Amino acid sequence: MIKTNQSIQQAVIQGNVGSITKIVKHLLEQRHTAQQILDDQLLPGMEVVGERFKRNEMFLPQILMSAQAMQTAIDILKPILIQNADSSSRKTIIIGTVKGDMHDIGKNLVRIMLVGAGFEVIDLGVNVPAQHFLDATAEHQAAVVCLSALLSSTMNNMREVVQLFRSSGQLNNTRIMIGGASVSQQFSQSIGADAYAPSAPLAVELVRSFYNL
Ligand code: B12
Repeated sequence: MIKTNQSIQQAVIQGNVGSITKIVKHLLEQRHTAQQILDDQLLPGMEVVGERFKRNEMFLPQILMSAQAMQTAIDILKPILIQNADSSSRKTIIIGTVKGDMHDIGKNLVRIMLVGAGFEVIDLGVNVPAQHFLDATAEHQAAVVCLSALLSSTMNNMREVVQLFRSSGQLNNTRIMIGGASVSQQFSQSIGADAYAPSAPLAVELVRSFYNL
């Protein structure tokens, strides 16, 4: 647990892209692990941002700066997280934000934590049509497909993905996990998805549990 330095968290909250690279590098030199920096500083920082947005204490331009700061830090940590990953759990996972939805901060966090846990992750990006998920799953022989949606108007596009996988027979070989602020366990069950996780660490736990890893 990092206790001494609160400044990365502050850099995320303040969207301070300029200083975050320096702070992350400094902490790595001080032998903090990439996982500690992610878990103890970056993720709690984004949680604060989400809470402040809900209370109307932060607005969209500031949120975008926070997202950029977070992504800058993640880009530095990514090679280390991948290098440290346990390759025994290497299964391929497809991830993307469903059609009509451009939100990707949470999806990117799920991706980075899955990569950190040793999975091979193919990120299809945002605004991904159902057919694209199916094509990528077949191409990469993916074990799991992760769908993200933050808008209540796009969550129904998850249903379309599940239906397409079911009609193509692909659901026999692939598990579909959903997440994002607009969806829930109940919604996941109602569309026939295999799993729902409310956060990136829980998403990793669930995928591990699928394969007893
Ligand atoms: C940042 C943000 C934006 C940014 C997105 C930047 C980006 N690159 O993503 C911008 C400014 C572009 C944006 C645009 C819009 N937004 Co917006 N946005 C947000 C905001 C403030 C934060 C979202 C976020 O990143 N949270 C932080 C991350 C870490 O949390 P998260 O995404 O929930 O992810 C976590 C979990 O949900 C989970 N998870 C996420 N994905 C997945 C996937 C899987 C498989 C699993 C297992 C788990 C999982 O793990 C993550 C980490 O633990 C939310 C408010 C909020 N509090 O959620 C509104 C919000 C989502 N936006 C909203 C709206 C309305 C819009 C716009 C329509 C605004 C407009 N009028 O133009 C547009 C839509 C554009 C589009 N077509 O998508 C509404 C949605 C309301 C609704 N219920 O439909 C919200 C809730 C704000 C509000 N209260 O009104 N937005």
